[in-house]
Amino acid sequence: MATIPSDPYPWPYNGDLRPENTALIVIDMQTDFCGKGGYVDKMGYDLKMTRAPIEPIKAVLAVMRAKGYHIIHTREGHRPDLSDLPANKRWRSQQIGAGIGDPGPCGKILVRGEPGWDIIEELFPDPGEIIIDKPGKGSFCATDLELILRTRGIENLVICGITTDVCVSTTMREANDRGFECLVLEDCCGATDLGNHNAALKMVKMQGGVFGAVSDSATMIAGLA
Ligand code: C5J
Repeated sequence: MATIPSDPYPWPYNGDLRPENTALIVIDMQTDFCGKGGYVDKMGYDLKMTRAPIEPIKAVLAVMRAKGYHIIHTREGHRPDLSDLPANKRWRSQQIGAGIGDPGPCGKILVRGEPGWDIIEELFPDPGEIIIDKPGKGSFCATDLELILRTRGIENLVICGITTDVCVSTTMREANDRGFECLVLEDCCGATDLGNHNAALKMVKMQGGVFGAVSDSATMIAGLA
């Protein structure tokens, strides 16, 4: 039995924690969400909150890489012709002054191939690590993530990234409904609002762990040692 101390139960539920059946999934650590001139900055939110998880993620990533766990990164973004951008998503972003597809200091906002869309240097994927490009908030919608997880025999997902209440939460819910056993690391996530960050984590722990369990980077690293 190998588990990580977590709330509300030691994770994973069955004690079957191995590099072969477990992946770290790092959600949307892109300039658009945590860099100067990106989407979140343009919306006027405090970048400190979405940058807070960079160092904790770096630490967990280093340990899980070294131990041979599967590493998966995601990027939210749209095709340059915006053919996969729903009109309502574009309209809403324009209302807050950061229109998806519009030019900004880091190139066209949330458009694949633009400087602001890519993963930040500090957490850039190593060669061979899987990158999932997703047009939505969830990592399973319109992607091959589930096929890759099933093909590799991955059952457990350690989830981190930004933002806690949007793409992290949506991905965790999608994964949970597909039967994946999920752990979210609280200091490895960040939101544009602290109340939403805390609420998103609290929701995971209801009903005996309705979406999985919650731990943190130091506990995770100690648990893997
Ligand atoms: C948002 C995300 N917040 N990665 N995307 O629009 O959470």
